[in-house]
Amino acid sequence: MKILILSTPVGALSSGIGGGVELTIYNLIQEMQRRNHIVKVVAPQGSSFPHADIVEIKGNLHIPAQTQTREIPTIMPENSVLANMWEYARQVQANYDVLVNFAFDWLPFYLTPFFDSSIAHFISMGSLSDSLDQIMAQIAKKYPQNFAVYTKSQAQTFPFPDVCQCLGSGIDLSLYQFREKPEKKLAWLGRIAPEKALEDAVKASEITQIPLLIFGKIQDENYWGNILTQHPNAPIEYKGFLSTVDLQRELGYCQALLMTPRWIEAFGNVAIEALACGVPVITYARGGPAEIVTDGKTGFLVTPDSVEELVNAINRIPEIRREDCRQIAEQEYSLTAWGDRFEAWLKSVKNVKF
Ligand code: HBI
Repeated sequence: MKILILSTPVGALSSGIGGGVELTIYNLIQEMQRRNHIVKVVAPQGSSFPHADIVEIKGNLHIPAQTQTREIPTIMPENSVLANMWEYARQVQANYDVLVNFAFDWLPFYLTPFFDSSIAHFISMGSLSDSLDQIMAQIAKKYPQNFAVYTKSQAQTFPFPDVCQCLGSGIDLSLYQFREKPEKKLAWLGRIAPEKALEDAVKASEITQIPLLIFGKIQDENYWGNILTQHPNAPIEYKGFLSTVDLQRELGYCQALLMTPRWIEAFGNVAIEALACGVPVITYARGGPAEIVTDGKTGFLVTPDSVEELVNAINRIPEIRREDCRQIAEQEYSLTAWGDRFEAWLKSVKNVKF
C-alpha cells in the first residue's frame, strides 16, 4: 500500500511534545516499511526521524488539547500548521491508498467527506472536548471502520465506543534489554504535565526514601518547579528526555515503574517499555495501563490517586518475576503483533471506496 501519515500539529516529530504519539508514528513507519509499504509523513517543520520520508510543513503549532477545558470551542491558530498539512494532503491524495490521521483536532475529522481518498483516524487520547466528540461522532456514523484507538477504556470515553478498533500498541523489542537484577531505585516516565500526576510518584519516593529516576520532557515548567519546591527532600533525579537506547539502559536497572495518570491514559507506551526491560509496573487502576498490567503478575494495579497504596505496592515488588514482564511484552506488544493489527485495519479502511 501507499500510506500517507499526517502527524500531530502540537509539535515537530522528535521534539517530545507529541508524547506517545511520536513513538507510535515512528514505530508505524518502521513496521509498514518492513512490510514493503511505501510510507510518507506530513509533519510540522523541524520534524525528523531516522529513515523516514518526512514532508515538513510551515505554520503555527496548535495548543495541546489536554490543556484546554471540555467546552472550549475549536481553536484554529492563524496560519495553522494543521490546515497547511491537510492542504498538502488534498493536493497529493491521489498518489496514496490511504491517509492516516494522528491529529487530535477538529479539522481532519471535518475534512473526511471532502477527500476522495480514505482517511483512517487513529485517536491518540481519551475524550477531551465536546466539540471534538461531536465532529468525531458525526464522521464515525458515516465512516464506522475508519476509527481506531489504543484501548477499550479509551474508546469508552467517546460517544461511539463500539465502532472503534482497539489496536493496542507495540515497540521494537530488540531495542530493549531484559535486565535480571535491579538496583534500589524506581522510575517515572512521561511528559511532565499535570495530567500525569508526577507529584504522587515523588511523594511515594519521599515516603519510601527509594530514589526516583524521572525521564521525559518537561512540558509544563511551573508544574515541575512546584514539585521541586514542595518536595525538597524527595530523593528524585531528573534524567531528561532520553533516546530509547539510553532510556532503556537506565530503566532496566529500576525495581519498578510508577505510573500515576490523573486522566484516562489512552494506552501508556511507557508501561510496555518497562515490561520489555523486565521492569514491573505499578499503576493507578485507570485507563490503558490497567489493561496492560496483570495485577500481581507483571506489576500492581492500585486505587487511583492513592499514594498510600502506591507505597504498599512498592513493598510488594519482590513478589513479581521480572522474566514474566519481558514475556508478556514479547507475546502482546512486539512490533510484529501490533503491526499485524494496524495493517489489517488500514487494509479494511483502504478497500472502502465511497
Ligand atoms: N493536542 N490539539 C492537539 N492535537 C494533538 O494531536 C495532540 C494534542 N495533545 C497531545 C497529543 N496530541 C499527543 O501528545 C498525545 O496524543 C499522545
